[in-house]
Amino acid sequence: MSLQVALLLLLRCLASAWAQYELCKSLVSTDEGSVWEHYACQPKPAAMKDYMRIKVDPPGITCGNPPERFCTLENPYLCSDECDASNPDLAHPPQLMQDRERNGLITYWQTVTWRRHPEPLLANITLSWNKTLELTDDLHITFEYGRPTIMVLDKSMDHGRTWQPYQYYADDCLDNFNMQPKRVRDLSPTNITRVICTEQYSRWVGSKNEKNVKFEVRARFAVFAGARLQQMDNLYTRMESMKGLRDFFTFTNLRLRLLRPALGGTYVQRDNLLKYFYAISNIDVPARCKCNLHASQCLLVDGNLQCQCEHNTTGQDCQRCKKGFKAKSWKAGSFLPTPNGTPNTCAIAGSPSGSIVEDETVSGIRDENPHGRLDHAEPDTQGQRRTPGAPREERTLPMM
Ligand SMILES: [Ca+2]
Repeated sequence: MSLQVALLLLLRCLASAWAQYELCKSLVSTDEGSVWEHYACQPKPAAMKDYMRIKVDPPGITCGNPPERFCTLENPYLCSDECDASNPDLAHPPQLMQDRERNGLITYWQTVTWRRHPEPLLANITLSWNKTLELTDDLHITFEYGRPTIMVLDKSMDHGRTWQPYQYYADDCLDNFNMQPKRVRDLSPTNITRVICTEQYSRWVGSKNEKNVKFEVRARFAVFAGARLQQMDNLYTRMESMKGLRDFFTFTNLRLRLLRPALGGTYVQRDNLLKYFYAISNIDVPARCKCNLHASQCLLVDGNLQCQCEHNTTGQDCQRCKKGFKAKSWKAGSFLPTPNGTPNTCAIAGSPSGSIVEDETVSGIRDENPHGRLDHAEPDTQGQRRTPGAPREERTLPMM
């Protein structure tokens, strides 16, 4: 095999590992003419920080009203910095956690200092999308001036009505949460969805050395898909068979509960409380819209993310059949069989078999009636049932 061919094969392998389930349908030529084949599909991952709404609690937690001075842990006696909400150059409002920083200028949200010590300095950051999403890579939170020594990441799957802990972070897990410290790499395929407490991101290493706190998604995927995520088929197969695996990565809201700021040492210096506070410059949420494998696009419609549903489904998450297509009860698409999955298309009312095209095309078994797939070729609203000679569906750019 020539090097060129080997390289091409490698590229194709990589491309197929990453570009799976991107297409909801394509026009294929068969003996009976051109027909649409439908597949399980999902939108591409996107930078969801661009779409999140941020709310910080309690009221008055953001610094600068009234203006106040603060010090730093590295140099606690140089307290020349000031936070002033009324001066744009000195203000640190919440939106600076999601802005696009330019020219290397770091912008950040900052809280009041711990001047009320020993009362705990508590701050909640609630991130909402008004849309069900699925994490596709690590969540990153960047702290300026040191990472919290105690923090909890919560998630909600029902738009903030109920919450559950997602991960605990502490410099001492046993002491603060009565949990044994763990790392994601300590987890096995059977307990990968366990909620852990980690000390990895809370210990003092200098505020400039390590600013990131992560919620690891990639390492969890890697347990099934291999270190370089090359066997994504294995992950998708597990998503179908392992109870709770998909839900583990699913959320509508996230919440950071900051419970104790960086101390820069082992104890709190009561004579200089102006050096204790939280400051976050960025929150990265790489995720995709959850569309139940019925859409390859997710767009902002009237300010909300909305799946562009295929397979005769509708709803924000394509969670029900379209009117007139309820002959078969709604079902999410399936990743199986790989590589194209099963679309579980909603069937048109009055369809004799209650099933159409997709079931046969995906499994590779032809309909016994050669015209069967066209018998129910009632055009749906997008006329996507049969368009002989039409070009292969063009994919538009994902939202990014
Ligand atoms: Ca920023």
